[in-house]
Amino acid sequence: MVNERSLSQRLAADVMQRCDVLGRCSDEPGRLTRTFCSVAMRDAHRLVTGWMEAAGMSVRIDAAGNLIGNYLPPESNPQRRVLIGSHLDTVADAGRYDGILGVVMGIAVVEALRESNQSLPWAIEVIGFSEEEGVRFRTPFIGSRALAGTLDAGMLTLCDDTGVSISQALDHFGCDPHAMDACSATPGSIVAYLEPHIEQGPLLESLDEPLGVVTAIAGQTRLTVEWAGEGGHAGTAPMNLRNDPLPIAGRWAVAVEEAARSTPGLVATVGRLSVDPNVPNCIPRCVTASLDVRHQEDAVRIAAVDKLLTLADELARGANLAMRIERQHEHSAVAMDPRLVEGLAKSVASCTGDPQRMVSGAGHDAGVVATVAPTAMLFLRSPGGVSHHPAEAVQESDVALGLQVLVHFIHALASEA
Ligand code: HGY
Ligand code: MN
Ligand code: MN
Repeated sequence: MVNERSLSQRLAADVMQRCDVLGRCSDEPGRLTRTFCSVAMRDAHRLVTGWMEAAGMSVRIDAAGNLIGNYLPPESNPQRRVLIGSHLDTVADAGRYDGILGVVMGIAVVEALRESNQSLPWAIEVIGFSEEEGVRFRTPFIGSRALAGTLDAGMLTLCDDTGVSISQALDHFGCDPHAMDACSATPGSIVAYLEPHIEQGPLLESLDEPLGVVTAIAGQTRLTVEWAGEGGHAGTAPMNLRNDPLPIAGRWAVAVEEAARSTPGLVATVGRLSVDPNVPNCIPRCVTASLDVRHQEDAVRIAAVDKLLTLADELARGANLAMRIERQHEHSAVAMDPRLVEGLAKSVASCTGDPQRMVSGAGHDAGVVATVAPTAMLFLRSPGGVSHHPAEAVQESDVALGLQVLVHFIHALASEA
């Protein structure tokens, strides 16, 4: 019997080294930004494909740009699979582990299973989703929505800042945007989707716990509000004749923060503010603010968004400004599969101690895949609670424990099959 502890420690060292190597595949010099179907994403695919093939997997890229490695254990039914993975894209100026860790840990799990060469009732697939963060096209979860069959065709005409559409980006990447239907999983074919992911928050570290089991993912609303005025000359337009949208956007941003601070469990963020024409001696003509609102209970989130949009409208009217809202993404809170949650908790308990069950404030591909397959997430402690930042980290010893838990869980799942 392979010594699982030393195997997982050896594999964890590979995982850390591979995350470092992938961290150098970037669209931008000097910082990590890797977006949908970019040149850097192709470089990442090349590396991950090599690791998958070396682990005995056959590799393909589906029409949505998802990278998929398939391992057929002895006596396995190739029509059914356990899927392990996460996303390969990043936010701008990102850390090296958000998403990527789950894909690289999936490969390590296959390496561990292959080393023991035990038979399993189903295939194991590792997936690197093509777009989770929504940076390039301002719409998230393209890869997992394609797998779930919930990607509407109209989205493919969305364009990035250079005017390239999703469809064109896929085509340039070598994918066929007209074959999107083939990406969706055959109902019942996914036995379980497991997403290992850094927690991206402070909870596990505050409890001195290495791992957490996610019970649900908070719902989220993402939109932009645009206020438009006449603009004008900063030096000649009298103050009483201006309708400057920037102070209005500022007052609204303060109200967003106050609303979140005064509502338990609500988080709300104005992450991007764009000003047109954005030059010092011009009164702004148009200001666009992004809004990201999340809460475990959908009713609380929806009520907060409604209140903030009503305020945005009142401020616009009071300042004689035009206002436009663009909704970009909305998903309800999603529960993980209770049977998988309990099974994963048992595996955590058997490898490390009492499992910490928790809700994820961050969105994940798991929230999308959960609509079509039993889904569970394993969280790894985030030192400093930092994420979406170059200082994002994970401990190698926690990765080793995570690998042990995932291998233990897969054998337990197989024994119930
Ligand atoms: O924004 C999120 O919650 C995730 O990191 N995409
Ligand atoms: Mn993220
Ligand atoms: Mn992520």
